[in-house]
Amino acid sequence: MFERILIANRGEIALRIIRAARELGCETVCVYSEADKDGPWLEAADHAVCIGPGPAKDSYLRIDRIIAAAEVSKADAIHPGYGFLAERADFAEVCRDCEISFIGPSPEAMGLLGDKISAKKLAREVGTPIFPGTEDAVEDVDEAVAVAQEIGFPVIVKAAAGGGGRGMRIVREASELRGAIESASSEALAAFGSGAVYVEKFLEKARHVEVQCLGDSHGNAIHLFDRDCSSQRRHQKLIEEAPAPAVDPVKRLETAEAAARLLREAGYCGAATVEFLMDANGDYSMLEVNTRVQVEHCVTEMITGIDIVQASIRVAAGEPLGIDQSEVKLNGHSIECRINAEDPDRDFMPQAGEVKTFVAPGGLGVRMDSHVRSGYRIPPFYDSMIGKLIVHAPSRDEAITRMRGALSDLRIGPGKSTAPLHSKLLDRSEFRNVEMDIHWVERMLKED
Ligand code: MV4
Repeated sequence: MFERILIANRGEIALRIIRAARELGCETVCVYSEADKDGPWLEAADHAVCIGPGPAKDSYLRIDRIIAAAEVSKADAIHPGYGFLAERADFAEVCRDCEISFIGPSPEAMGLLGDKISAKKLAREVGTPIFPGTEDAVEDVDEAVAVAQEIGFPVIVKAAAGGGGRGMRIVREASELRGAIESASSEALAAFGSGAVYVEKFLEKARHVEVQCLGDSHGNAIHLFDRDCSSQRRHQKLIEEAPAPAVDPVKRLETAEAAARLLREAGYCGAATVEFLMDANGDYSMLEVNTRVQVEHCVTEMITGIDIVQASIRVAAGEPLGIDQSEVKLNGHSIECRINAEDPDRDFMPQAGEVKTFVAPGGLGVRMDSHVRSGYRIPPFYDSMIGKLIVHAPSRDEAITRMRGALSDLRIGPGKSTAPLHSKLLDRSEFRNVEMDIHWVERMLKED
């Protein structure tokens, strides 16, 4: 096992990693920016090293400074968390060159699965369901038009290196395809340094269902079943739940096994998520692979009892997973609300500044993963998530009831939070009756 893990992140996920490391007997080092010098998570770490000013590009994104901090603090491993450098294959490679273990996949596996064209190619080979479309990056626009004619419009043009909805164009008729490919490609080149784009069938109404997986360095890969993350706004998830509700049990198992197979074939070590869209018939098509621990990993932990962050550390240290697929059992239902310091009544304006009052809910089946306490000042530089409220109950209905109670026990002020919006969403018939799709929250917000 590692002796000392450096955490190249901040906030709730830094705290989450500290807790997992502590249980494994590992010391922790947190790097922090000047804006985070009073971050409550730093108190939980064994050591803390300042790496620069508030803006992430001068601190949490500075590979050189993070490596220097790992070297002076004699850390033998780095956990990247999510966001920042978590999906940068060049960072994983620098770690390897410096003989520091990167807690995550090899740069090769990250590159293979992080590129959506090569990930889709591998998926096609191993039988993971995908949308029909171009098999390679578009080089000849006439060829792409022919493929689009064959699969039928609407189609979507996507950047191989894109993510979070950037570099995408929906195309509804053949005459628009050429222009869409050109603009998506030049946008992708400017944003990601690669202009590679592909074309696939566009699905209008869908649910976002993703499969949590774990792999080790001994050729094992398992899945921990699925989550539904359809309740989102502008690609920011608001509510996630596990298992994905109202899913055909046979298709669930087939899809989850296909996701695990994909990672096994990629030689993947660590935690990963394979994202799918599910259509009205309950059929799945893969979107992309996230090569990191995700924000919403907790709902899967609640229903499987498996500590995903701890597992990610153990496999990075070379241990075998030690969990057989047949040992992964679903227990009950879990829901997570991402609580953001944003005002839903003012176009989700970020609420930086002091949190004077913070009271976390508690009770049976209630978990609050947050780095915030009364008196904490939210810096203006980073995302506005101040915590994740997670509940676990025997059934989905009971989990909804438990979450409603927990949300009403939560106190945050004087700044606004998204908690009242979460209560509203949980009360809607679309959510109660599992009639959500990836656009339902935005439709609802437009209504009132
Ligand atoms: C799609 C799609 C419909 N059809 N691909 C958005 C971000 C990126 N992860 C992929 N995205 C989508 N890809 C096909 N073939 C619709 C979306 C999409 C979406 C997906 C998941 C969650 C929210 C979304 C919101 C808008 C569009």
